[in-house]
Amino acid sequence: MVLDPFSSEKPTLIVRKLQPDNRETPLHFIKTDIIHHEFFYRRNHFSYPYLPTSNYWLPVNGVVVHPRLFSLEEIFHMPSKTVKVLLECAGNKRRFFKPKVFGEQWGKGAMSQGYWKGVTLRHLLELTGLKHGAKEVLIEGYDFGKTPSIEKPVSFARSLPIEKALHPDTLIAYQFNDQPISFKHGYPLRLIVPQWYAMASVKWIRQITVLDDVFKGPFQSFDYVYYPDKKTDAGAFPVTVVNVNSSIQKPLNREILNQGRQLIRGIAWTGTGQITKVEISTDNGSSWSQAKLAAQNESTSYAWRTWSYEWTPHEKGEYTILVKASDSFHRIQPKIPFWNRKGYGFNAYDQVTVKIE
Ligand SMILES: Nc1nc2c(c(=O)[nH]1)N[C@H]1C(S)=C(S)[C@@H](COP(=O)(O)O)O[C@H]1N2
Ligand SMILES: [Mo]
Repeated sequence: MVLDPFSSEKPTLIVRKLQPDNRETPLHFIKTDIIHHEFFYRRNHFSYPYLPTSNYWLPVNGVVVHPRLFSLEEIFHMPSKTVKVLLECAGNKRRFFKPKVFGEQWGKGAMSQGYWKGVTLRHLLELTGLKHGAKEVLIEGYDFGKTPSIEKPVSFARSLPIEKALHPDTLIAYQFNDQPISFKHGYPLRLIVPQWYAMASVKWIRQITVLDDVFKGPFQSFDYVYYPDKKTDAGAFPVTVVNVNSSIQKPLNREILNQGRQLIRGIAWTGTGQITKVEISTDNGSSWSQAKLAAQNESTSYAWRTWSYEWTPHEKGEYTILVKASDSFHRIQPKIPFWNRKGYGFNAYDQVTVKIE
């Protein structure tokens, strides 16, 4: 079920910035695991672009055998694939870093998911053919503007290593939840890169270029890099795969509850592999119990897993509830997050504090 945007109990996006438009999903009020586009978080580096929507062509060029211009019509008639994919901003939960870091102070809602339908990037590259030495695939968006690191305006553009570009689920998507992708989320064509943080999923694709070199644009050599050191670039490495993570949706932080049975529920997700375990502590980490994971319906899914846990507090007072997830690669959420200067990839235990009266 998709949450009805016209119901009277309509939540709204949480505004972080008006220009450019940056808003988060009210994740704590989301009860479904498919997000309607109206409640899909928005992360923009620049103003929304102007697009030649009535005369749109997708150029695929560079180190290819046959450079091509694809029409939308042509793309719609190619073999398609529909995949449930979660997009999480690398800055999701940034506000929980201590010491605090600069940048959009995202809470837990810089993430959303649904069904993306499109043609695989692999299919387009098979049609153009790759020349010897093809190393990366650059995807450019129509939006552009100034960034602190470069003087001239630049487009939002990022490259993928060739293996990731050829991954069978890396899509040039044209539908979201059975509708054309909404303008704010990348109409008419958007790249969808499962498993990676969402900066890789370029919206409003203007051009695809196969490169025989390493692309060094600002959105991968300046931003979206982990800088573990406060002052220098020592030990820097790129932001790619999503970390194992989880969030509590209910109860709310600082909620006042009555005594009696309580349902704690939320979501857990990871970049590669599957969520295997979600553990809850209601005594601030002294003891842990396993939450119940919801069944998984799809065979290929890059989406979150919902979980729940029944809790019956026996005494009044304040409780801190913690959650940590583990995945099939034996990655476990850490107690202390990996601090980095730009505040990416926060995945320490999630927590809420409640009072039982
Ligand atoms: N063209 C373009 N693509 C983009 C961005 C952008 O600013 N411009 N932002 C990226 C980032 S950082 C994120 S988190 C996601 C956000 O997608 P959404 O706005 O559909 O939620 O898009 C990615 N793709
Ligand atoms: Mo992002």
